Amino acid sequence: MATTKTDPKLALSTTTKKVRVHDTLSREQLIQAYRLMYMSRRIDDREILLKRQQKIYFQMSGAGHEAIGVAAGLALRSGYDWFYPYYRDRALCLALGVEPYQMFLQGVGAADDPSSGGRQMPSHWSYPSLHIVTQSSPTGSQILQAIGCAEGGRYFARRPKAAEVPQAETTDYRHFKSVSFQNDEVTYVSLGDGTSSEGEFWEAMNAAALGKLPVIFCVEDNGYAISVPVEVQTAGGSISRLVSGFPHFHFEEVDGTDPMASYAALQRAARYCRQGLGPAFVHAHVIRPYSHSLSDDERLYRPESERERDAQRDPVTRTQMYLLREGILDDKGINQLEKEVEADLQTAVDRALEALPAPPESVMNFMYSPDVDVTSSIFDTTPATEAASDGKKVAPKTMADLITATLRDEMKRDERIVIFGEDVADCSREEYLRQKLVKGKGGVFKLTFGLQCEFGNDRVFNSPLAEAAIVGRATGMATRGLKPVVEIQFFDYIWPAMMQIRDELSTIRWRSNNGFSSPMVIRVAIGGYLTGGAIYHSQCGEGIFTHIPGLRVVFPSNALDASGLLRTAIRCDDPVLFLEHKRLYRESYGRAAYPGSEYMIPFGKAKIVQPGTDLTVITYGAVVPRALQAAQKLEREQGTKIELIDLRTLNPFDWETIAASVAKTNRVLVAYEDTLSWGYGAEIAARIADQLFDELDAPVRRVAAKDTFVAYQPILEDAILPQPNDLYLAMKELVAY
Ligand SMILES: Cc1ncc(C[n+]2csc(CCOP(=O)(O)OP(=O)(O)O)c2C)c(N)n1
Ligand SMILES: [Mg+2]
Repeated sequence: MATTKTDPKLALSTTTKKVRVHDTLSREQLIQAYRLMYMSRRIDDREILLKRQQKIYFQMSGAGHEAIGVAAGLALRSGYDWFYPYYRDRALCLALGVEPYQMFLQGVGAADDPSSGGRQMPSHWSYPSLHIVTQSSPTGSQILQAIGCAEGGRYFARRPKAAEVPQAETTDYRHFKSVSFQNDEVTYVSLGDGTSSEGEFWEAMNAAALGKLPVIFCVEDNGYAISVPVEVQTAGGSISRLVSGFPHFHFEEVDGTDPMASYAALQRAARYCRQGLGPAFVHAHVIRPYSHSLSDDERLYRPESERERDAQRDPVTRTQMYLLREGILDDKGINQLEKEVEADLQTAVDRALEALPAPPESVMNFMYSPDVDVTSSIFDTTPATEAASDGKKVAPKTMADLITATLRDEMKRDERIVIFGEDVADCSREEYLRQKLVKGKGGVFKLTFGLQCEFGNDRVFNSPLAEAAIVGRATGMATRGLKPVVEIQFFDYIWPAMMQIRDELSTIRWRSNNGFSSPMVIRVAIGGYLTGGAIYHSQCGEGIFTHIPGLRVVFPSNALDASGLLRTAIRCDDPVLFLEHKRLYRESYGRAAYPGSEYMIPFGKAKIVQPGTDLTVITYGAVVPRALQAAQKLEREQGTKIELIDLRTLNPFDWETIAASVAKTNRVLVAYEDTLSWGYGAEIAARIADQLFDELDAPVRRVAAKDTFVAYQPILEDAILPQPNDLYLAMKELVAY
């Protein structure tokens, strides 16, 4: 651990004389730094005016944070290193090459705004060519992605062949993802002092230290998170003190209103990271001279005296005074520079105010990949028949077996696939495997068994027990072009990752107007009927995820479908939630021979499990075999022919097959394992009622779990989850209606 400290209370000139960092920024760089800082402040001022004139709709200022931002922009390399900034980083973005005009385009929400085309608030930076990765509004969710970004860069540096695009193969996501990496690249991530209270910050610090990753964390500490002062936010009032125990870090604490001290600190941090020694933590003390945002009035919680104290440390005026005092610029020079900036900004504002918004018809663009259509025939292939060496038919395999086999074949085919999650590795202490002391675990359900041994521990590895980190890191990796296939051990524990799934992963392509994307697969063990699973190992809840635009949701009911759909999920260009029913993993229902390494099923194509004329039953997952049992009983008893539809994928879903079937049978039952109310089946039922009303001879019925949690005692579990008899009774009633 290395630590450098400059007392933030020292005056600018004293600080620079003491550590002689003046030498590190040339005269030209100092003038450039001042120009950018002044420009940043004046853009804020112009935006505030435009907001008051109702010409823009939101304003977030970077005032007080200019020096550390410019210093980072000068110390790091635009389009070479990677940046996960936050909303106060206007000066950083200017230093990296974002033009003021582009910033004003954000404000007016113009179609030509390169960061989001009018979809995101201003100060939500996204500039692919500069490696400024799309930013969201939740505080701190960018940090884990920065970790994944650094991991992605390191992976490609160690396995450069993985970055190549395959020539003569079937089209997959790799054809649309340009990969660039540098051996000594650094990932920069910034955050506020308040944000350091988020759990994801600590997960990211842990992951960075564990991996000795080249990530610079920059905490821009302005002493407040809206109205909450730092001593109420951070135990002891100093984030530097709290993080000082993390191993492998280089630490800096610096006056972030001093561009020279900040530059020197960031140079040291960057050098440490580039040398591969580990991550760096830069704690920059800054000020917030304007209120939190235009919706906040800081006079309600900060007295004048405190605000005046801050004003004396204003980075823009202090740097100007420094330039004058050191004779780097005289009054005339300063005036000239400021006049040039003002003129440039006037032109930029005038141009931006004429810019047009995107047409309303474009709102659905880039929800999903415009390049790879998951519903298309390229994903429609026939299964190969597997024969044993003696020519006999091989015994059918379980869903668990085929998922493992599919993962193995895809990993062979695509070196960009990495698998991680809790317990997914065979054995983290590899020497035990080498010495053949242990066999290896490979997941609590053993679906990844053998993959670490076969592909190496840089491709299959255990993660800390931190679900947000699993999804957040994977999202960062996928942004760089890797294909993470991560595992969430139980659906019941997916919730810590919800922010990453709902506010990050699913939104990245849309919010960046296709500037960035993060196609990856999250495999999740889901569902009940376990006799003893209880509330925290048996829940469903897929409807919560199908409610999220931008996320594909898959829920296979048998081994063959699981193999074909998983392969499509891996090769496609969208994020996929792949739900694997635990009860089906080793069920005798739906076993199959391995369909070969090219077998795929397009998304949005249901399977008609059995055709019928009297009633349509729409279902998926573990309810499929139960519905089949009920339908067969009814047929035996009264000759009723039930058409049973297995949706297989829930987003997209196969409306055509549903509509054709209802037109034929005129009666529908929607059945699902999740709780009845507000669930996935409610949407299907509502659509049928709305769009197929004229076809119906009976009400649209639903059979689902009771609106409670799954209980432990099997008698209670049976009463809660939909059983074959519940399905049978509902079918019988509807047919007779
Ligand atoms: C997860 C989340 N919670 C709450 C908010 C609302 N919010 C926006 S900024 C902010 C304060 C952030 O303070 P800090 O991290 O110190 O950054 P600063 O604005 O002071 O630079 C809050 C609470 C949010 N955007 N995201
Ligand atoms: Mg703050």
